[in-house]
Amino acid sequence: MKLRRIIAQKSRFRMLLFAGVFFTACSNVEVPEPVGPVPSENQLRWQEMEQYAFIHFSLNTYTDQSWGFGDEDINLFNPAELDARQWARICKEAGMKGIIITAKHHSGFCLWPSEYTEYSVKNAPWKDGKGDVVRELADACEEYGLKLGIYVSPWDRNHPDYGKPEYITYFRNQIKELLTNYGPIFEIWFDGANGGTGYYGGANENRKIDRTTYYDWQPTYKMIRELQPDIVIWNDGGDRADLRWVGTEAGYVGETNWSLLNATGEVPWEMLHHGVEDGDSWVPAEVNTSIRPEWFYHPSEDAKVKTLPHLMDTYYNSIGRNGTFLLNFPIMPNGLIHPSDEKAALDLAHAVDEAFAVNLADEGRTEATNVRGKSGKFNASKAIDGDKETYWATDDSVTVASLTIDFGKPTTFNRFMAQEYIRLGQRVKSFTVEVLVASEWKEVAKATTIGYKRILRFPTVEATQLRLNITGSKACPLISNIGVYNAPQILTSPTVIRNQAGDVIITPADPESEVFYTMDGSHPTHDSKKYSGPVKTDGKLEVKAIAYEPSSRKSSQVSHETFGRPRKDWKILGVEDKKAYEILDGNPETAWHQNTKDLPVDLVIDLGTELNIRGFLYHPDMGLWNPGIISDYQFFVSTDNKKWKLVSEGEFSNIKNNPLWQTKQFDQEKARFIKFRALRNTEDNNNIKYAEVDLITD
Ligand code: FUL
Repeated sequence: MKLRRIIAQKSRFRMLLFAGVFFTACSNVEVPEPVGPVPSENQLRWQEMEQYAFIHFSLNTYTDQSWGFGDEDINLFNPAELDARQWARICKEAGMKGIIITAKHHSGFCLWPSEYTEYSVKNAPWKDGKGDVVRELADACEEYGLKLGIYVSPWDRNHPDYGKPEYITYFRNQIKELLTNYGPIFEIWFDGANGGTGYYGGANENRKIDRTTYYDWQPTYKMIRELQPDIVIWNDGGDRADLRWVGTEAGYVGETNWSLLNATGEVPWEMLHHGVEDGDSWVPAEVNTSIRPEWFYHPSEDAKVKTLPHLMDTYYNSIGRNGTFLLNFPIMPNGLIHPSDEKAALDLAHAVDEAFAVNLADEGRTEATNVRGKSGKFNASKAIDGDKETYWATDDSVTVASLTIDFGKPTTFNRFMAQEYIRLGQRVKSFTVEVLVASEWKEVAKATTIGYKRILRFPTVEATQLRLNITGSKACPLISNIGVYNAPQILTSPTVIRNQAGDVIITPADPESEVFYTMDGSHPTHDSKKYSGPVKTDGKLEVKAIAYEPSSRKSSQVSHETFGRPRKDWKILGVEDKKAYEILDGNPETAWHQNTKDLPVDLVIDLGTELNIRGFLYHPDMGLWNPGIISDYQFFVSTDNKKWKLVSEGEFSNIKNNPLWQTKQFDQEKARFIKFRALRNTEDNNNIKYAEVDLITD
């Protein structure tokens, strides 16, 4: 008994000794040295927020403008139902971590009662001048556990001193108010649009400033950091700050995205979009975009809220490319976010949650071609332990290495996510992802930088193993986190079009979805005809289609389209431009701009054969800029292209606000030629565009 206890004690001692030696060996392996610039604590905290909201709200909300001139009437500001809690609730439910509000946009109108100007809510009818939108949002953010950010425009088209040194004092005083009275501010945003025409206290003139010197940013930055030590500063127009613009407001950063820039010098588009591989400062990318085409609310955009596939792309092209995602909500004149915008944001959050619900890497066994000092502290399992402070690292001399995850069984997936341990700098320059299918390695993705987070999409595969190959790195790679996911397809109803030749083309939102359709009016199911490419058709037609995902057996809602006769034999007369035929291609997203100096202008079409016509259809361009929408028209028919008969004239009511198909019917006429005459457009200029033109025939 005694002897056994002694032996047991001895072996326990030996184990402790072994563990001690092992532990010392591990802890002796040195932590890698940082490479290049590294993020500050504030930048790290900001990057981990990943997604947050912009709120655009000002006097221009009431004037349908993008930029206020600075003389807009304060009395317009009277939002009847303003509710910052609604904004905060939506942002919270949409998985966002903060809200940045346009406290002052270029018009100079202040959403808080600034003591330095009369051009603020304090002189507006809203709440009898006692209101403070920034205060209400600060309170709502606190209630919903969101952080608050401030957009305050350097350019001020209202202030009489803009352009003079006195304005800088005014601007700093305003920043001070905003950073003193509203609790912690996570980000301050200094828009790059600077100088130009404006009201300027009644001067109504053009004022130019030198954006490299006028704002004298350094003392302002110093004051900001003293007032808000945890803040990050966004500035695309002046001295380098903490965060950078990505060179576009369309919602994507470069596939190669370094979180570095140089501290001085100009920053051309290339640098904004991709960062600078050997830059000397950590200046990560923020992708800002609006949930609609424009930043402020315009009723004409109620039908232009971005679709789920579009927003999902933005997610992958921002957060999935080492950036953050700043998504804008334009506030309506009543003071609320539009229900369609709310739905779009919540649908996005739901789709993101679904896509990344289960990390299949968690169940896997990991192995790496090299582990730093062969130490357990840096082995491959550290990339899947869910701890952002641990990471897989190689020896200093090793910059090409692979990490394999063995799932132990055939596993289905289509997304790969990797994160670098950026506290020690951004390192990876290139990598590939391979999967093991039937004992063979097959490359499914190839990319460049990783940074804080990189997500790659590829067609769904079933494989037993996955291998991350780092093919280039500035120094030993440090991978803190890997994710492998099987994102469900996005099952929105497919688009159905018929081109000029009569081919029906059905496109699902997710290229991997199967599509089933009918052409006999019946309801499509996954037992209907499977779509495998354009379908030749003739005559009038009704098409119904669904997108379908076999693994979940889920179907989208039904798309239902009806078509008149195909426009096969149509010829656009008197026009050389081949692009003109885009008005007959069935796709309302492509449009043709008709070259004309003056209005009216005619579109004349030879139908190739005589038809009985009972009406016509016009689809305006849905594009963002200069859509050239016809508002007043005349429509003529002819059998010989000489004698014309006017069969319809008038206006397309509400076409600006709702730029969709317009239908005009008339008594049946025989015609071989049609003439669609544009008399006026919605902008009152001579810009004329058509997305589609079609006829109602018997
Ligand atoms: C731009 C501004 O001019 C827009 O109005 C908007 O505020 C956007 C976020 O930044 O540069």
